Amino acid sequence: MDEWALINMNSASFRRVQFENTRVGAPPEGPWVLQVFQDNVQSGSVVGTGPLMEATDSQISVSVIFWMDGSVNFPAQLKIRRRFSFSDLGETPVLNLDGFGNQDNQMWLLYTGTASAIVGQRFSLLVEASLGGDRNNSVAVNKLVVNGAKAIHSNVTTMNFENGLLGWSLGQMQGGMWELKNQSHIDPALKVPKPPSGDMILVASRQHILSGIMTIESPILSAAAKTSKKLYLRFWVRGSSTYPVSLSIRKKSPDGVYDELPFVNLRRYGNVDSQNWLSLDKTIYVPLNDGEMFYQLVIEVDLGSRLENLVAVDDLSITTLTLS
Ligand SMILES: [Ca+2]
Repeated sequence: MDEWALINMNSASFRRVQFENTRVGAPPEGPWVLQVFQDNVQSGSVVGTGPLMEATDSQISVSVIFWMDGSVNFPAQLKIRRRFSFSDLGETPVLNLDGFGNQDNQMWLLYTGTASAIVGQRFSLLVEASLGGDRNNSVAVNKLVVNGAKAIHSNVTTMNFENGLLGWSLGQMQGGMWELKNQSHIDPALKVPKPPSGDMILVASRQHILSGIMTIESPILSAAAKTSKKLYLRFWVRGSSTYPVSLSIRKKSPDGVYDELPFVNLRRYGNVDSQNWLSLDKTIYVPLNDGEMFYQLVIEVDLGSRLENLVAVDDLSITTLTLS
């Protein structure tokens, strides 16, 4: 389970650790587990996301070796779900192990769940867990085996907003904010060109002429040693030479540290009324530091003091390149 992306959310996270606990024996499949740890008392559900998979059969099965420890009053939870797209989670988990969360289990358990699938359908598995409000509770996963699907190693992550904004979060909203819009529903008088693919675009919407910086932050993206990340961006701007707009992208670390300067600065495009969608005209790499495992992209805009100014983003994609 080395390829799982572990995200800190709701004041807790899964961590990949060597198991240490005297209340149960050693994990049957070696010492390494994904285990839930909470940062403070008021923690909630956390998730770990597996690599992209493709169904090879009309049924998939997921077997998991796990240990849970909880109580009737503060039950621990553990579920395995499929995520079909950026925002589309399988409503019914493939495996719901919550029933084991209200008891003092003395051993590691193996459980298998099945779900119907469409051959060729792509999904990621999501492990969702909660310590149930009691920091003495435990949830640990020692092994997970999937049948009826194979892992796909895609080196391109595309965020085209066609399935919504799940995982994105709004940052600064100085007199406006980024909004998700269907291009065909935008007032034709604004003359926003149709995006080259799909309908959904991110638009920086101002509330008044004195609006300032508006930012929106991407989901947490994963990095890996000996790789680099190439960024592609499709955008549209309307500015003027007297009142230019600025559009830029900054990197942020998941623990909240923003890079001092944006690594993409599209200010030079900001003084024209562009008739078409534009792309980055040179190769841009995300400036990842050694050992950095996760990052977020922050899209920032300043529409300047002219009401007609407008900025939109159609899609972003990140290609992973392996360094030799
Ligand atoms: Ca789009």
